[in-house]
Amino acid sequence: MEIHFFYFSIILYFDAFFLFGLYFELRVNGIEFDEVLINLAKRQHLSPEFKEINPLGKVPTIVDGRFKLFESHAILIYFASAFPSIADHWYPNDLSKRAKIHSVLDWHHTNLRPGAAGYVLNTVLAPALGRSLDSEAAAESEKILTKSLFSLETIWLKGNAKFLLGSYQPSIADLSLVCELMQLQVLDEKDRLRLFSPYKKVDEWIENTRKATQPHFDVVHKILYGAKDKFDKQRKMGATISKPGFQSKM
Ligand SMILES: N[C@@H](CCC(=O)N[C@@H](CS)C(=O)NCC(=O)O)C(=O)O
Repeated sequence: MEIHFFYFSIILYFDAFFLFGLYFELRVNGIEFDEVLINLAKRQHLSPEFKEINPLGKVPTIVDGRFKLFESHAILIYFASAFPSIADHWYPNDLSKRAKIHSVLDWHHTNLRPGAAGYVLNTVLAPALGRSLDSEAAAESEKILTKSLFSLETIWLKGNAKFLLGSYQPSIADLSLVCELMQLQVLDEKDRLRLFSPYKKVDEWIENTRKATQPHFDVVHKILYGAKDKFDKQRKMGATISKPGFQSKM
């Protein structure tokens, strides 16, 4: 009998800003992989070479030597199923626990993701990706985001457990959802506090996931923390320039 999963040579195509949890899954579990950075700002995801790998032109995407796979949740599940060394709590064998994880992952992609990604795109990131900021789209995304944070706090984080679905250990769902919310770090701090301050459990859960995955959490978010500093500086400069009497030194 041929056992395939001993022959993996994983290549992960990703943009360092959008981590999608699966980068963590590999690092936290000590699985070796090659990284290929696809810079969305430079439109590398639209190159013919990348489209050979993912015709949708999206990251993340993997090639594991035998086949190509896109869609972050499908990849998270694939790794957790393929590597026996990945501890059970990340993607439990128990069928009902697994089904609950699928449930929260599906909810994420139709609620939290459009809310969080739409808001950050339309309030901060768009110019870096060659698009314009859009306040109407931002307002729509904010509604979805606020509703999603409320559902997170009251449904998915219901009870006193540290992680989603009443769990005392993290799963791939915690990785995926926390990574989604981490991109909101690049918002103006006042804006971020306004959105998050009603949701104490959400804040605690992000911190629980951070602690459970250190030192990897801070290492893999280095680029994001750098982007946060850059956007904070730009905002400070913008505020100073718009003050009457300010003379640019440039
Ligand atoms: N549902 C997909 C979403 C993938 C996705 O939209 N990735 C974005 C980065 S956040 C992307 O590649 N955007 C490039 C584009 O849409 O042009 C997943 O979870 O993998």
